[in-house]
Amino acid sequence: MSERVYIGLGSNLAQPLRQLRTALDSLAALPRSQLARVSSFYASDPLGPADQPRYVNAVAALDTGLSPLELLDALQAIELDQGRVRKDERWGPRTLDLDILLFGDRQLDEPRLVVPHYHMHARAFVLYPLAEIAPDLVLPDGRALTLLLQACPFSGLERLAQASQVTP
Ligand code: ROI
Repeated sequence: MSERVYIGLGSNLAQPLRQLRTALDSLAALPRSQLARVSSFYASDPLGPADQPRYVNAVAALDTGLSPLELLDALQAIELDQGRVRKDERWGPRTLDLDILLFGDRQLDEPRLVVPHYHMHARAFVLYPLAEIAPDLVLPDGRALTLLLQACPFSGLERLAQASQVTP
């Protein structure tokens, strides 16, 4: 069985656009998975500590037969592969962040994985890219994405012209 998963991508170090493109290639190569859609890239000021570079974010839709923890392991391996160093500093800069935002209609609360992602409901850099690839989405708790968007201004987000996918 395959489930539709939404993954948030973010980077603010070591050429963020390149980091995101490389990560998308790795997502497309995951076993038992198909990369279904990718949003545009969006730039924004850092949420949290301001003394770090601007972020580039995107959201991808993946259809996968992997379990949530199998996918989490795979995403963390991609993060490490791309030079992610986990520091003690909370909300510090990073080469690559891959977050499972939604996993089908599941609601998971496990030590390693909480789905829907804790902070997705109020972050413009998650909600707007998500809406681009899934405008009619309804969250597992019944809330429509359009409702969340109404409470989350686009301000500060900059949609980049760079193509997020290389078309053959
Ligand atoms: N800020 C922005 N704009 N984008 C992110 O992806 C992002 N990720 C984070 C913190 C440090 C909270 N701030 C961010 O983890």
